[in-house]
Amino acid sequence: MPEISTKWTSGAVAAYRQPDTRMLAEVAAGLSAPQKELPPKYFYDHRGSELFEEITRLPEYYQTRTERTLLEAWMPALIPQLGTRSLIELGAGSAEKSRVILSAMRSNGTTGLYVPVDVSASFLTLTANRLRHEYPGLAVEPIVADITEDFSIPHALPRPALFAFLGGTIGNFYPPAAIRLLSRLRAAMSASDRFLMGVDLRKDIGRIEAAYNDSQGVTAAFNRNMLLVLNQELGSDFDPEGFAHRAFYEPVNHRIEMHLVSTAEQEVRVPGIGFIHFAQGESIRTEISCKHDQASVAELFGAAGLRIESWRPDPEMLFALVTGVRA
Ligand code: SAH
Ligand code: AVI
Repeated sequence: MPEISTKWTSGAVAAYRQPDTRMLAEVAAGLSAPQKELPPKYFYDHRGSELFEEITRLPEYYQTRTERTLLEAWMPALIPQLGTRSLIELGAGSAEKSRVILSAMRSNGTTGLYVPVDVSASFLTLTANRLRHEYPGLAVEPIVADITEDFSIPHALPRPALFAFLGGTIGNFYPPAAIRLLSRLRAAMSASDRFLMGVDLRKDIGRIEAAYNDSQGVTAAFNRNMLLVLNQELGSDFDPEGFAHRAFYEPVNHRIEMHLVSTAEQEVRVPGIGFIHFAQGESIRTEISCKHDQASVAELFGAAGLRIESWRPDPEMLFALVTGVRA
């Protein structure tokens, strides 16, 4: 397997979230753009990961339970068919659904290796410890990393390996960044490996918008958490209450956009950057969540040197699991 770079840190020890020059540069660039924008990875400190877990249990958020049902229906057959011996998962989070894959590996007699990769360091440690307890004999090697950067994966990966990217998180990347990420994955895959991805599908706009505007306000809290992360890491003085949650479907690019809208004219101090001016109603775009169909996934895969092997939507066409191989 090609080693791509050693920027990733092995073991859940180092966090990207030191007040580092990269974060400062990203925030400075994002907040000086005509449409202010921040990368969605900054939602995910420990609290952000917990809020995401709450989102997955909301009645409006159909994605997680639909993907789980698809995994439960397919993994017990797919894993023995592939003979999967290691699972490398990007953006693993709590790995709740990953357990469906790990259990299928166990039933198939391959205790193997699990490499969860995530930027949310302390949450990842918690996930890894829980899995070691639940799956005795499974080697769990967490990697704290920003998957938008180059990365390397342990060399002694038992093959065949399954690379997984669940939850529809691919949708949180602009297409060029998604293609870069998939291309790096493809370079790490051998011919016998597979890529398993979850994608949220294009559908009735009302249904999608409801999933990002839940009645309990959890998504709003998740959105505002990004400002708390910035305050914590950079010492800025954002008042989260001075920003309203807004999420809407943008049909041209088939994506949800999440924004934080300044409720009044205000200035926010960000040490190392200066004062950022917000007009009343001006927003920061905090996330896109692109919705797909089979053709749009085939396009992303094709551009990354992958091809679709199987495409499995649920009967309501809400969400799909797709497997890919090297083209
Ligand atoms: N896979 C889980 C969690 C999805 S939430 C599920 O399907 O439920 C998205 C996850 O990706 C979070 O755990 C978040 O911390 C992680 N993440 C987001 N951006 C990331 C980045 N740039 N690098 C690494 N992990 C990232
Ligand atoms: C992680 N990701 C796939 C979620 C999504 O639906 O785009 C993040 C999220 N944002 C708001 N709610 C959930």
